Amino acid sequence: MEREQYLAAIKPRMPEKRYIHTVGVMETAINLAHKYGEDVKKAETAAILHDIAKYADIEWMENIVRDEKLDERLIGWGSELLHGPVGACIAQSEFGITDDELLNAIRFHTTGRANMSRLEKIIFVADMIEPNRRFDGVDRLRKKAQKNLDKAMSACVRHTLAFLIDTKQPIYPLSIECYNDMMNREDSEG
Ligand code: DGI
Ligand code: FE
Ligand code: FE
Repeated sequence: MEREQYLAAIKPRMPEKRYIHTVGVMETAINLAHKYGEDVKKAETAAILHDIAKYADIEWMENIVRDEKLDERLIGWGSELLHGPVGACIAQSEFGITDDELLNAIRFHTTGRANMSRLEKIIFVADMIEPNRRFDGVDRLRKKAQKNLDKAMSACVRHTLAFLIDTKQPIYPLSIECYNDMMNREDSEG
């Protein structure tokens, strides 16, 4: 499928604001894919589909977790944690995507995980720094993303975890595994 077909398919499934965010993630992911030698088409498709499940019904998503034997720990965490893994299932079942790298980029875009691929990092970072995002420190993250993908990934994970702790939210195990992995890599300093 071509870009315009994917975009037309996702548009009716989300509010305008989320669609604009998605286009921003797409443009940012394409830019990062060029910069870091990643498959540009894969980055584009993963970005367009990354939030496809964001507005799906929670009970429906929890049933997918059970039916598709996804990580049972997802039950009870709500749509913020469900929409990545369930989005990957939709990408597979409704859009016929079979590429595991692409599916994993959608699946882990919210939490990250240990040993992330370059494509997973690109989608995670692009999701946070796309042009419509507004939060303190986002410009610093944007500058880092133009210099070093691993350092940008590390800074993005630290920002998310700091936010979750500040706002007294529980932290999903994969998010912690992602953070620990980044901190254990020399390259992530700075
Ligand atoms: O879907 P988006 O809003 O574009 O962004 P996202 O999928 O990266 O994140 C959705 C939300 O999930 C965001 O408010 C941060 C939150 N989140 C990320 N990791 C965790 C988390 N929430 C909890 N409770 N625990 C996590 O580990
Ligand atoms: Fe998301
Ligand atoms: Fe997003």
